Amino acid sequence: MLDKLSAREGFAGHHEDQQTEALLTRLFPSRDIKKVLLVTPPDVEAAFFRYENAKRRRYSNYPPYGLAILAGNLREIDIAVKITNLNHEVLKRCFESNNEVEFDFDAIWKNKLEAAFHEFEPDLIGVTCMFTMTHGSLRNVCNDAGQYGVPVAIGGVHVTNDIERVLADIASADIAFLQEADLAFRQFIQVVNRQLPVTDLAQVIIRDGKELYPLLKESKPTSEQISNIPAFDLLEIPDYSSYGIIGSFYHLKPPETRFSTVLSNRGCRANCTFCSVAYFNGRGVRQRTISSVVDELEILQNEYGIGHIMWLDDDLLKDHKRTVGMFEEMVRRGLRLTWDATNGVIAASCTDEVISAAAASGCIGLHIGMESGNPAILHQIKKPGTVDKFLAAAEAFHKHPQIFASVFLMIGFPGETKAMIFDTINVARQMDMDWYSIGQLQPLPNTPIYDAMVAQGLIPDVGSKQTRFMNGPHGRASEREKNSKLASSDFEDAFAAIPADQVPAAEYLTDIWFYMDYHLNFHRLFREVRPIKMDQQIKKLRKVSDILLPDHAFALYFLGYLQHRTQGNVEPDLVRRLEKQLVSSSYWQERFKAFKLSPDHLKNGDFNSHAPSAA
Ligand code: B12
Ligand code: SF4
Repeated sequence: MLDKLSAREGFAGHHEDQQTEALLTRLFPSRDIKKVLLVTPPDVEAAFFRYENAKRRRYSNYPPYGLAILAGNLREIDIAVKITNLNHEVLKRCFESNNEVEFDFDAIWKNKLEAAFHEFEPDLIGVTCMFTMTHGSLRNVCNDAGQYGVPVAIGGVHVTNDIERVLADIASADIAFLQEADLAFRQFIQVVNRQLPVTDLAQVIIRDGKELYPLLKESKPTSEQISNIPAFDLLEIPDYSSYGIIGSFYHLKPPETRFSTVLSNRGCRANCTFCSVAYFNGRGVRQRTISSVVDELEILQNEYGIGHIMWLDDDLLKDHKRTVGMFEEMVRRGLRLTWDATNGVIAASCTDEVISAAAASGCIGLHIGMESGNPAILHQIKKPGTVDKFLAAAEAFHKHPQIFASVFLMIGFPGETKAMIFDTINVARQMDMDWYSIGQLQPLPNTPIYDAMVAQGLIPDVGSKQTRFMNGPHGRASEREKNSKLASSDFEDAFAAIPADQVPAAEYLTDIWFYMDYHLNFHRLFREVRPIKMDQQIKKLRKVSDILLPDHAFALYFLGYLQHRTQGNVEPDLVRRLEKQLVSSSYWQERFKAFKLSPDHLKNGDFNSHAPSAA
C-alpha cells in the first residue's frame, strides 16, 4: 500500500532532508515536543448515537489499547503522555444522566477535550481511528482539536486503510501515521526534537498547506519490540465495562466482573480474501514473549481487579507449542481470570491438546472462523480450514462444555450456489456448536475480494464512504425488520424455487440468512438437554433480549422455553413482552406463524411437537 500511495498523483515522492526539516520547524517552531495528548474519538457521531442503547449498555467500550502501547513507548524517551478516551466519557455521562433532553453528546466530548488540553498543555495531539464508521467522529474531533493551536496527528486502521479520503476530508489533520506506529511515532518525535536524523522518519505523511509529504519507509516493530506492557496507568481500566461491553461473551460472567483486553500476537498466518488484516499488519505473525503476556495478565488481575480478558489477537492459537506454553504458564502462575477470543480462532489449531490447555487456563468462550462448509468456497476465499478440521475442532470443544463455542459463518460469496450454502448448513449441523454468527458477505475496500468483485462488475467501487457494517450496535442488521417480507413459510421452501446449482439472487439472501439463524441457533434449543449448555444459552438469550435486541421475539420465546425446561415455569414478564411484540410487529407475527410458534406455548407449557420431552 505504501508503494501504491507514493505513486499517486498529488503525493510527493522523496524529499530533500532540508525541506523536511523546514516543514517540521513550521509545524513545531520550538522543535521540542515534551507532552503528547492521545485521544480516542466517540465511536460514532451524535446523529448515529442512540441514548436508549447506551443506557442499556449496548455499545462497546474498549480500553484504547493501541494508544496505551504508544504511550508506553513515548515514556521510554521521556515524553509525558495523557490519554483521553472520549468514547468512554460519552458513555459514562449517558449512563449517569436521567434526562435525554439534557444529554448533549457533542458538548460532553468537546468539554472533555478542552479540559484535557488546558490541564495538560500538550505540544501535539494524536487521535486514533479504528473503524470506517468512526470517520465522521474522527473528523469532528480533529477539527475541534485543531483549534487549540498545536499540530494534530492521526493514526489507526481506518486512517491506514482509507488514507486518501481521510486526508482529503480532514484538513485539520497535520500528520498521518500508517500501519503499526509503535516505532514510527516515537521516531517522528525524536526527529522533531533533533535526536534522530530526518532519514529516520517512517510510515508518515505530513501536510504542508495543500501539499502532502509522504515519508513511507517501513518501520515495523519486531516480536521483541511488541513485548512492552501498555501504559495501563493512563487508562481507566476498571471502569470501561461498567458503561459498555467488551467482547461477545460478557453474558457468561457476573455483571460486576471487570473486563479488559490483551494482545499477544500481531498479524495472522492466513490471508482470507475478505479480510484486511494482512494489509495492515503485513504477512505472517509476530509473537510477544510468553512472559510479557502473562506478566500483563497478572498486572491486570492484581493491580486493576480484572476478572476477564478478551484477546485482541487475529491469530491467537498460532504456533501450537507457544500457545500451549502460554496457557500452561497462566495456570502455573495461578491466574484466576477467565478469557474469550471474540475475534475468532483458526479451526485447524483447535486440537485436543490446545483446547484442553485453553479450558484449563480460563477460556469460557470463543468464535471459530469457518465461514463456509463447501470446499470450493473455502479454497476460493483462501480460508485456512477444511471440513475435516472443522469437525475435528467441534469434537475437541464437545469435550469441554464449559467453553461456549460459537462459529462464524458467511453467505453470499461470488458464485456461491444454493447447494454450496446447504453444505455450510449441513457441516454446521454436524458440528453442533453452541451458536452460529452468520453474516452476509460485505466486501471491504482494501481486500482482495473487493478488488475482484469490482473488476468483475459485481459491485460498484464506492470505496469506504458508503460502507456501513452489517453487524454491531451501529450496523444495518438492526434495521433488518423494516424491509423484510418472508418469501416462504418453511426453511426448505425458501430454497425450493432455486435450482441447486444456481446462485441465489441478493433478495433471497436475507431470507436464507433468517432461516439459517432460526434453525442453527434457535430451533436446535428444543433438543438441548445438557444442564451446562442450557444455563449458557439462558444467559445468551438474556443478553439478546435485555441488551442487544430487546424486541427479538425468538430470543424471548426460547428464553421462556428454556426457563420452562430448567425451572418448570416462565417469568410472567417475559410472556407479556413477547405478546406485546407480536401484537405490534407484523414482521414477528409472520415469522411466528411460519415456524408454528406461539406465546401460548409458554403459558401452558405445551410446545407441540417441537420439543421431544418438553412437558
Ligand atoms: C479487537 C477488534 C475488534 C473489537 C473492538 C476493538 C476496539 N474498539 O478496540 C470488536 C470485536 C468490537 C470489533 C468489531 C468489529 N470489527 Co474489528 N478488529 C479488531 C482487531 C482484531 C484488533 C484491533 C486492535 O486492538 N489492534 C491492536 C492495537 C494495538 O492496534 P491499533 O489500535 O490499530 O493501534 C496501532 C496502530 O493502528 C497505530 N495507531 C492507532 N491509533 C493511532 C493514533 C496515532 C496518533 C498514531 C500515531 C498511531 C496510531 O499504532 C498502534 C500501535 O501500532 C482488528 C484487526 C487488527 N489487527 O487491527 C479488527 C478490525 C479493526 N475490525 C474490523 C471490522 C470489519 C470489525 C467489524 C465491522 C466486524 C463486523 N462485521 O461486525 C466490527 C465493527 C465494530 C463496531 N464498533 O461495530 C476491521 C476494520 C475494517 C474497517 N476499516 O473498519 C479490522 C481491521 C479487521 C478486518 N477484518 O479487516 N473489532
Ligand atoms: S483467519 Fe481471520 S484474521 Fe486471519 S486472514 Fe482470515 S479472517 Fe483475517
